[in-house]
Parts: sequence; structure tokens; C-alpha cells
Amino acid sequence: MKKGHAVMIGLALGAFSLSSMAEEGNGPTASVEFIDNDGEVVGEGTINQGPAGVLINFSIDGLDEGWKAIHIHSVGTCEDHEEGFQASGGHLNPDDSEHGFLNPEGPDAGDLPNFYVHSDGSAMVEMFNERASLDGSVGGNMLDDDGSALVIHENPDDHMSQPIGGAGDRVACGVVQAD
Ligand SMILES: [Cu+2]
Ligand SMILES: [Zn+2]
Repeated sequence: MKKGHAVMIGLALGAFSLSSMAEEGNGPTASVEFIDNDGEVVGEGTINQGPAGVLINFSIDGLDEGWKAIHIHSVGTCEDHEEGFQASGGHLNPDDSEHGFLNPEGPDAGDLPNFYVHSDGSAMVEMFNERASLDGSVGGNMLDDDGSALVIHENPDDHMSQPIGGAGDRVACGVVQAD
């Protein structure tokens, strides 16, 4: 009986944590639904703009275990999932910086830290980017005319190599959609 109760609490917490952890601020917000190369939904996320950048929260279920790169790519489309999400373009990069947190000429606006997918295929992540916004008030505008997408790669970003940190194939993609 006690055990059953604990399992139920676990399920309830799990369901709760799929929604955003972040309190809503006064800035614009956006949502993301990630699909994989088969077009299957593998995650969801929210983007909350604060005074100094964007807070990105997302949950993933169904990717291979390991460290993954994620970036803000410059075009808001994920429709070419079978061709590896090339239509999402390169990184959001309005001031033409080089790629990489460890690059003296970087980072570009779309760069983000790596995250780890557990052996069960899941990950829950929060990140902050102070070089991008949803309305152009800080850095690159994620919701400019051609939008943007969050793109996850099969490997981690080395934060140095051009143009995308040697992160390899694009395994999931989510169009940034204004709420
Ligand atoms: Cu990328
Ligand atoms: Zn980059």
C-alpha cells in the first residue's frame, strides 16, 4: 500500500515536471515541439524571455543515450526531417560571430551548452542564452521573418569547431512558435 502511494506520487511529479519549471515573467514566451528524423514527437519545450535573454526549458523522451549538442538554428522549419533538418540552416548569428563558447571569435547567438540523454532516452533541461530573444530586444531575434528552430545533434558540441562544433547529424528539431 505504501509502495503504491509512492509510485503514484512519482507519476504525478513526472507529469508536473513535463510542463515548464519557469515562472512566467513579463516578457514574450514561445513553445517548441521536437520531432525526430522519422517525424515522431520526442519532446517539448518552452522559451521565456527575461530582461537579459531567454530561458529555455525542454524535456526529451526517445533519443539515444549520451551527450548532445543543442543550438538555435536560424530558420524555423523542421519539415525536412528525413533529410536531416538541413532546412533549419546554420546557427542564429546576426552579428556574424564564429561558433563556440571556447572560440576567441565566438560564440554565435545560437550557441547553447550540451546536455545528457539518460539510458532510458530521456532528459530534462534548463538553459539560459543572453545572446538571443523572442522580440529582438537582446541579441538575435528568434522570431524574425524566417523564425528559428531548436536543433539537437547526435554528438556533443566541442565549443570550438566550425560551423557547429563537430556535433554531427541533426537528430531532433523543434520550430520556435510564439505563444
Ligand atoms: Cu546545431
Ligand atoms: Zn554556433
